[in-house]
Amino acid sequence: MVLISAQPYDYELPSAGVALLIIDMQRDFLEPKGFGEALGNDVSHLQVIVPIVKQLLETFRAEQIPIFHTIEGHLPDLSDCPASKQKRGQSQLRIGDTGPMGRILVLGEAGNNIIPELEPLASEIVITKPGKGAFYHTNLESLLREQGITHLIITGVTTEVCVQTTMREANDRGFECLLVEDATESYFPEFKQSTLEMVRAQGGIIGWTALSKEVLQALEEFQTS
Ligand code: C5J
Repeated sequence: MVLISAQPYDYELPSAGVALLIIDMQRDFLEPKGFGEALGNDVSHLQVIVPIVKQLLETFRAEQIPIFHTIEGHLPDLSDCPASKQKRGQSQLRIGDTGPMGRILVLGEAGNNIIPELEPLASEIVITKPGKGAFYHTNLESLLREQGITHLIITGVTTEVCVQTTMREANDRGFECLLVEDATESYFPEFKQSTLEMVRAQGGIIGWTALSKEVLQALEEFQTS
């Protein structure tokens, strides 16, 4: 076990049972002409984390620590998309409509894919999810349990929506969660800041937060120990 310098206090990283969880780093959220931009957001806010998530991804790969990616998307017939979700928002483009990168938030469409910089390897698990939380209507929990994973290092977008929802779901299921502060982003900086504060409040009511350099340093310590 090594300690990661984290908030609200040090996070105990075990030498086994750890996974990196990368939430929804999809073209639809990060690139111009996707769903995020159609909803009126400035996607450049999210792009700043790409090199940091990439560095974590490459380090976890090098250390042969399990990596799980998620994609928020729906079946082409939208049978897994509640009407409440489909009609929500003030955009001209809604879920299922055809935009410049294909049908919005539909699985398999160009815009729905993970950005090329973080493309999963064949050996890495990609969870497709119809909701904001990665545990809702997915087999993520059983896959984590099968692999003996107890500790999740969480990254991705957007901090207060899919990332926070997933972290809360994981916490309720008993996983020890650490959110990497500079590897998660929001279209709204104040929402990111509030999320970081609320998850680690009250002695870590949902979990921990730490900078990527602290996580990387802990992994290096494993190498040298
Ligand atoms: C959103 C997500 N923001 N991945 N999805 O709709 O956070």
